[in-house]
Amino acid sequence: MLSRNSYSMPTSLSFEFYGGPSLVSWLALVMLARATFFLLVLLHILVQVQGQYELCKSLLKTDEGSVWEQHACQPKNQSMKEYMRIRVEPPGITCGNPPERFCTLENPYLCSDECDASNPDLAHPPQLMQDRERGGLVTYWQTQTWRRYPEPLLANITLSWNKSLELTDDIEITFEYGRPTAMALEKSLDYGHTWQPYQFYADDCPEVFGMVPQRARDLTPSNATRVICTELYSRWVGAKGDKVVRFETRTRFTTFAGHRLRDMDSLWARFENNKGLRDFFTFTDLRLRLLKPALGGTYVQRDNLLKYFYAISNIEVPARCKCNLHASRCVLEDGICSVCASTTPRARTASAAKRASKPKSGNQDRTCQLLSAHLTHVHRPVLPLGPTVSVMATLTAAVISTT
Ligand SMILES: [Ca+2]
Repeated sequence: MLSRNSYSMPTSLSFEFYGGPSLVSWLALVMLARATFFLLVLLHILVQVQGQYELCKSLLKTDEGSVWEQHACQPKNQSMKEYMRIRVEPPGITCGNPPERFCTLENPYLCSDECDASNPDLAHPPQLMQDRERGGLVTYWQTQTWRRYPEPLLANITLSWNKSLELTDDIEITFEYGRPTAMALEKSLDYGHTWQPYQFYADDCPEVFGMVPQRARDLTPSNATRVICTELYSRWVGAKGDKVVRFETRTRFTTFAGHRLRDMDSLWARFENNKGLRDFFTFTDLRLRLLKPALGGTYVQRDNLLKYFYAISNIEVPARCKCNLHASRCVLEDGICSVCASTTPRARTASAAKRASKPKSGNQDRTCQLLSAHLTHVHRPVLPLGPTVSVMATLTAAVISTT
């Protein structure tokens, strides 16, 4: 009895509620309700997937008083050199084992300098490319000399972070005793499994690399991610005092943001819509391929090969952790993005806050995906945000409005 009453109740109620239409109409309504339910579930999933990022809050001190600002969580820009692992190849390329003398290009017959790996005062190990120099003392890594000429003097320097990073400014490599005649900069997006060229450097690009020489400042928005060969840093004549070789991140940014990066919105707009552009400035590893040392002239002086070698005193890599807007801090030692510190008060100037509110977009990163368990729902931030945030907010708003 109870079972029959329970079973018959829905039919009776439905007929009364809808004014007694046919059974076919009732079934159609049920199917419509089910379809609507599944559509809502689908849209909810879309919001979950596309529209989330972490909000961080900072206390901003202005002339009018203190206010809280909300912004997408992004690690700060910083020098990555002290966190990079350096590997030089081939083994034994570093000077000093056995001890050896070397000369300089400026005074090729004054060969009183010595490299000795067993003497800390005369050793030039790889870590001197990333140390903090104090008291004006320049420290540098140095290779063996080119005593096996005409066999090429080749050296690879691999820089690894075990983390996806985004360039925020120029890479700068400082060479003591002359910049290389030929060199290639490469990068990896997959922890060193595969490599791709980033920039070529030579005193004669057509001869060394078969490429037409270009300068980064000649690039345009349509070809800002082109891999170029530049002769700007490799020619000896007129550049004796210059030590730095650059990868010109800022110059490439200016193709979108204009002089002095005044129009950053234009840059972010490009980042939003162009994964290739975002990936261009992303890397996990960098590799320098040193192919020919500085000559100090136009030809190799065979009777004095002790003046040819590579020496690097510093490598600057300004970048930020790629945390996909999920974290404001990154533990660079192990490459883990830490969960957003949502209420960390920080006193900053208005201009600093404005700069900080221009985060770069992020692709998927396996580390951050693992740590995205405590995501908050989307809110339109108080201060203007970077590209990915605004895109996600727009997407979310569009999805919600359709429901
Ligand atoms: Ca140094």
